[in-house]
Amino acid sequence: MGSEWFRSLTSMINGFVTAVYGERVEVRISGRDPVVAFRSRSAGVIVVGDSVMLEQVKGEGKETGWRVAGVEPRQRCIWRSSKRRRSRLVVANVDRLCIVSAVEPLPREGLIDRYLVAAEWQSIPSVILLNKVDLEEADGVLGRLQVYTVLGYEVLPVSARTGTGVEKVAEILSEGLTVLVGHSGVGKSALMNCLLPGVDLKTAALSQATGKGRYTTSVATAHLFRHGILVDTPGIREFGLGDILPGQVSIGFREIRTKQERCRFADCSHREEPGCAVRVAVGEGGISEARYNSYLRIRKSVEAGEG
Ligand SMILES: Nc1nc2c(ncn2[C@@H]2O[C@H](COP(=O)(O)OP(=O)(O)O)[C@@H](O)[C@H]2O)c(=O)[nH]1
Ligand SMILES: [Mg+2]
Ligand SMILES: [Zn+2]
Repeated sequence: MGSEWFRSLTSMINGFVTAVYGERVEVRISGRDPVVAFRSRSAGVIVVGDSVMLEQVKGEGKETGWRVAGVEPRQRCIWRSSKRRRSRLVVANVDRLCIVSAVEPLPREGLIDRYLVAAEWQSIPSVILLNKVDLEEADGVLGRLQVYTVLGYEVLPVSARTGTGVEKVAEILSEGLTVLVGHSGVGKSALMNCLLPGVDLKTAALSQATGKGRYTTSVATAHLFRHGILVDTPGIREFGLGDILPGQVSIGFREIRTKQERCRFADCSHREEPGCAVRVAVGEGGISEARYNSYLRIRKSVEAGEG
């Protein structure tokens, strides 16, 4: 915006970020319409879910605008992985992860485990949805997800097409900031449309406010839902684990986390070490082999720096 703008400290106001498009940030302030704020370079990274301080700036004419003056410390984040750098932040201040899977395409347990690691190591509660239960193979696929029910996760059968289970999901997601994640094609958009009928999910308030359409797609967009916030993540292809350490990966597996207290070495990686209680449990069937293999794969990728 440059020199014709000058700072006028008439008001500072707090809000949370609902979308990010390049230098422009959509911010919701309680009790009023969302505003579009400019991100000064010094403000650094800003993502959906961030709690920000805005300052009002006045132009030489009568127009006023908003600028992000600061970002409050973040907790519980979602990242996407990046080959070049380590993970890039996508959503901050997450209260719940909603992992969407489907009868078709079949659930990829390795990916579900990766989402669960991201949730568990940051103490983010999570629920797992099985969408498209209107399809014939539903019972068989639900059976495959039984392993997560046994671990204490809520696995909810739903159908965005018929509406089955949607009200139950709506109740669970009605408070706090929930992020929907899942492989493309599982029906995240269809579910969002069920939960938020009438909201044009493709058109954020930002494009209306600027009248210029979207510059680039925001990787995540927040929508108010009942007393909470739903965040769709259509742009995340590769899901990252942030700055998790190799030794923290086992925290992401509830059954390993509880078992590892009995390993001989406190820093046991549960691979070759003698006296490993986790490998004994895998041998005896107390820990599923698929989950253990998931653990090994995720740990290896974290060790390789592929957060
Ligand atoms: N049979 C069935 N198809 C669904 C359901 N939900 C979504 N679909 C279909 O699955 C495909 C992918 O849905 P979409 O919402 O775009 O998935 P996304 O990539 O996760 O956002 C579309 O063709 C939808 O019509 C459902 O509950 N039942
Ligand atoms: Mg989609
Ligand atoms: Zn061990």
